[in-house]
Amino acid sequence: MSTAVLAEDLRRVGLAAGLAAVGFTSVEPFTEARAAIDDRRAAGLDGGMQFTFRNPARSTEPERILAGARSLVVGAWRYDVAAPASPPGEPSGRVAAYARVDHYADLRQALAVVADHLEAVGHRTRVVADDNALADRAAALRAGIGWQGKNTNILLPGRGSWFVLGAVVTSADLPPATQPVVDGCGPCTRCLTGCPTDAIIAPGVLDARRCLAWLVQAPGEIPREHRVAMGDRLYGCDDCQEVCPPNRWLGHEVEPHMGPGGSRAWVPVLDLLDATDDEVMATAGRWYVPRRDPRFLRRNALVVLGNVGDRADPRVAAVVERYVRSDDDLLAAHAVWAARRLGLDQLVALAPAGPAVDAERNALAP
Ligand code: B12
Ligand code: SF4
Ligand code: SF4
Repeated sequence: MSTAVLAEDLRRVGLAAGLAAVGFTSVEPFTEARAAIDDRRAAGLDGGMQFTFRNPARSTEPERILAGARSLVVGAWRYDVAAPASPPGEPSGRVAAYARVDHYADLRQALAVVADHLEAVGHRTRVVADDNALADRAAALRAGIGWQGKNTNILLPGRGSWFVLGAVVTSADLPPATQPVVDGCGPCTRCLTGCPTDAIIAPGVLDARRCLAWLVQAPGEIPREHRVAMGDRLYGCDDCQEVCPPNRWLGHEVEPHMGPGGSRAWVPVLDLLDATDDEVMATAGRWYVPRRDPRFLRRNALVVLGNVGDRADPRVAAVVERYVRSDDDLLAAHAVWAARRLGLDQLVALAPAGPAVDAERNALAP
């Protein structure tokens, strides 16, 4: 079978399995991505992230994934962004669209169908999606799936950026994309100005130390200077995609295979702060939570409560007081912040002394 015929078969099979786009590229190292990761790490813009920053060579040399690999079949999976308004009368944390359903499981399943097709004709394969083994955007860019926007997301022509990305690494020889997708950003700068923390410090360059999508996943404190801007975000941040004109033109249409993602768009934070460890982690599902420790989600919930809670609601005051009295210094400090933000200053003195609490008490009111 010619490589062109095999590629067409794979594209057909991938699209039939639900992929929104399928592209091909070689396993040549992603030298630009490697240099960008190294530069960002050297400049401190990685903010301590691991992922592809942990071992950049490993993430940018796809041959390491599968001995004898020749090609990557890159796929994009569209996810639903439609969501109901936040529930009235209930302080709720917002969940970014990509994290409401395990879209990576759907993506991997579709890529596995492509892999099965390759295996059936004698090739070896490995599926990788959101895996530290591959810089997915670099692969999608070179496979001609889309262009890289100034917000660093891959946008598909005419279809925007609400996609997750993955690949099948294979021993098969497949015809690589030769034409990059034309940059569709033009003079637009909406994502740079629309980011609540100015985390996109130059077109295509993100400072993770300021990016809310990272800060809600990072261990340690949420930096004080970004807590108000965090607003109601419990997990993830979609602002630089929501303001993006190609996404706005599309509206929020739902494709049939996308599933009821909207149902997990909001998490009631008082319930989360009352929940047991197991219940908190059940809410998190497959979200990235440092060391799978529920306190980091509680920390996020306290910031959300400080931003959107109603001080006159006795349940709000009771939950904040319970956390102010916590012997977990990190949580008590975030509760002290929430108490002051809500105007419940009488609670501040109840916090047990500790490095984070003391710093919080000495800081200016939010
Ligand atoms: C680390 C990581 C993050 C970090 C850092 C993101 C970043 N921009 O670097 C954090 C936690 C902040 C994050 C956030 C999000 N992420 Co993320 N993340 C990753 C991960 C694990 C690695 C990405 C990486 O290697 N970054 C390193 C930097 C150096 O890469 P880069 O920014 O693409 O670098 C290129 C550009 O800077 C470009 N460049 C250089 N100069 C210029 C100049 C111009 C003008 C332009 C346009 C480009 C450009 O060259 C570089 C090399 O190619 C991947 C999964 C994976 N295994 O690849 C998912 C991934 C990138 N994330 C994804 C998603 C969905 C998100 C969020 C939307 C989730 C959310 N709603 O909260 C946000 C988006 C925030 C944003 N604007 O990027 C998707 C992206 C899908 C898409 N359509 O692009 C991925 C691919 C996961 C997946 N498999 O689907 N993420
Ligand atoms: S994800 Fe949010 S905080 Fe991060 S760059 Fe985009 S808009 Fe800014
Ligand atoms: S908001 Fe504008 S500049 Fe940013 S990614 Fe979208 S089109 Fe490009």
